Amino acid sequence: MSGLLSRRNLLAGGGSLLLAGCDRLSSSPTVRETLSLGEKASRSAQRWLIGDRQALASEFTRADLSPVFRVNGSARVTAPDYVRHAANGFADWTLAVDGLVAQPLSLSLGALRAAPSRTQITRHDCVEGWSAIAEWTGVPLGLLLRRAGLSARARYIVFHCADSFAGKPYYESIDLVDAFHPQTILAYAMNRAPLSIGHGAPLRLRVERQLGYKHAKYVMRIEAVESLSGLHGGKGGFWEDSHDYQWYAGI
Ligand SMILES: Nc1nc2c(c(=O)[nH]1)N[C@H]1C(S)=C(S)[C@@H](COP(=O)(O)O)O[C@H]1N2
Ligand SMILES: [Mo]
Repeated sequence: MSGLLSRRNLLAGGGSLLLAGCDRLSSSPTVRETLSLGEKASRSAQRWLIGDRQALASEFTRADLSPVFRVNGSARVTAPDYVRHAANGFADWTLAVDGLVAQPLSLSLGALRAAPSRTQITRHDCVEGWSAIAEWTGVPLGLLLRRAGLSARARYIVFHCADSFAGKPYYESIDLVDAFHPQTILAYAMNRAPLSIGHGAPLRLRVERQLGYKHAKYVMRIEAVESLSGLHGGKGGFWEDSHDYQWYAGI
């Protein structure tokens, strides 16, 4: 997990930077005490930054499934390429995985379905104030990123979608902690049926520790980048750019 490792290194690196050149001072007992307090504080900062972000979102049972799970945002896509793929059941559609990777991938729906999968029953929370529980099946994003050989320079994963609002393409992005989180999957099935167009066919992101708008539907391309500033409005997502929504929408 290069994301976690680099975050850990960052914390450790920060600590040693602060302590650099303090060798003489650390022989005094008060300073030694302060330093060890500092180490404790840094350990709890690590627990907060890493431990909390790695925790699992609650999972539910089939008895909890919502009878109605509304379609929100785009309910259909008019881009000609997408319309053509939808018309033949996404049979020759492929997902692109590129950017800062050693081996760019182009994966058919068949290849995605044949990959190791994860199924989870989770609650989707929309910022507009509604929630719904569904069962999602898909490929762990971390697995695809490992397969593509994610570069050590990569810091964010960007999801390029097929739909747009007022000419602005929908896109989203997450950091590597969420990208490698075990519940972060690219779902091709909802409640054990192929994903419907309304819910994001053929593939949508589930990033269970964050709010609904981060769960990109109609994902066509996944790009690993070092910075978000060169993309669209520069804030890492459609709603972030257009309505100042938080980029990190943790729940
Ligand atoms: N491509 C794309 N992804 C999207 C949206 C969208 O309009 N387009 N809407 C977002 C919002 S605000 C929510 S709440 C969920 C809705 O997912 P659902 O339609 O499956 O309920 O998708 C998110 N992902
Ligand atoms: Mo939402």
